[in-house]
Amino acid sequence: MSKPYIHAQEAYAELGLNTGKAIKQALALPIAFHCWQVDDVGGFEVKEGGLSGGGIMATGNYPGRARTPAEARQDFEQVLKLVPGKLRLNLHALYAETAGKIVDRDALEPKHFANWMEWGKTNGIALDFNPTFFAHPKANDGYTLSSTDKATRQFWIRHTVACRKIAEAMARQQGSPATVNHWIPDGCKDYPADRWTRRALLTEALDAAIANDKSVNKKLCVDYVESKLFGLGSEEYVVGSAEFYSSYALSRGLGYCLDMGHWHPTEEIYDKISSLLQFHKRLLLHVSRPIRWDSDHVVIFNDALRQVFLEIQRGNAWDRVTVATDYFDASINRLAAYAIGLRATRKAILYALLDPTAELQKLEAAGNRAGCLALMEDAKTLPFGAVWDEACDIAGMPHDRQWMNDVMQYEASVLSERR
Ligand code: RNT
Ligand code: ZN
Repeated sequence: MSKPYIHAQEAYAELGLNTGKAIKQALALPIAFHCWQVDDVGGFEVKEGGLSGGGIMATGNYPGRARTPAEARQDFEQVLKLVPGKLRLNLHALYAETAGKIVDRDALEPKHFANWMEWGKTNGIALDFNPTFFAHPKANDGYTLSSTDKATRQFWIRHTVACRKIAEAMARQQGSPATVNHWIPDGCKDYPADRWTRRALLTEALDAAIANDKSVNKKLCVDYVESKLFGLGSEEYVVGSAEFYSSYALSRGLGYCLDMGHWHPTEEIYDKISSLLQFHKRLLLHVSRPIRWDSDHVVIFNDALRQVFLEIQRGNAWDRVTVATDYFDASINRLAAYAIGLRATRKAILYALLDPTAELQKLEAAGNRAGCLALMEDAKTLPFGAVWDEACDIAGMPHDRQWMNDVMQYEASVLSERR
């Protein structure tokens, strides 16, 4: 234990907070890291890297993008050496490995993810999954499950079920449920004349693929649906809006996913959590960072992030949220992007667990608004850094200002060879 940590321990203890307990709890909360930062949402299915379509796009061409599943896994092993605490890996369907054969999305099977499952087992990392409703010829007109063409809808329903079966296989193998997040980019650029038909079709298709589907064990494959306000090329209308999916999830007993970037540009998600959790059982959080729009910048330790976890702490809702990262920046070293965003997320969790919640709520209950605001302010400059360093030590991970050396070494020895 370092001197600064001993000092910090005392400072927090004065507020009734146990730093050791907070560290333990923070390190135990799983963060599912997204596979798609490693190759700019390219996947290994049809084409390498580049444009991902479906209203999202990675910008930049920093060298070192993983070009193969093996390279991706090699990079993920580095991620595991940079981030303290429990991690899971969140895969997208377009990261299938089909041994050079063309396998369309509706024909994907668990065997196409066998290498990932093997990797997860070897590294002690549980897997989560996502169907991919973008970067595909049958998504080119902007509609998939809400397409007005029946055959197209049927195709995407088959894809959804196929993905849920893959998740079920992952869950069986890892001995614990896999989260499946359904993000459907469907929408259009300008005012549609009919906003109704697509929403009815999406409801019907989701019912067929998830709610009424009996072929997948829902204890093993835990489904969430992710809403969005707008995307590239779907600026005016997104079929799966917040109202749509919150209502859909509630009425069908599914989970609801909140992405930090899927709102009006100045809208944040922290105030939504206590409302949604009055009614929903659980929430999936897509930890991201929008700058002026849903830009998916690398997550940093900012107010938006801290507020999210403070809300969870203040409502003691830790066991009702699932945390997953979702961002992609192709303009900087991609491993650094992982380390920055994942360390920031873990930091924000620890920070929230060191919130003097009980004291704040006591002050508020006593009507002492000024005292409450004062303590909120003063808590910001408690010696948090020393506690974070201790958490890194306990987890056997590098401190801040050390990990970047590891990334630079890896860049020099591995990433720079990928030309
Ligand atoms: C897109 C959504 C979605 C994707 C991933 C790749 O706006 O946030 O979660 O980022 O599925
Ligand atoms: Zn998301």
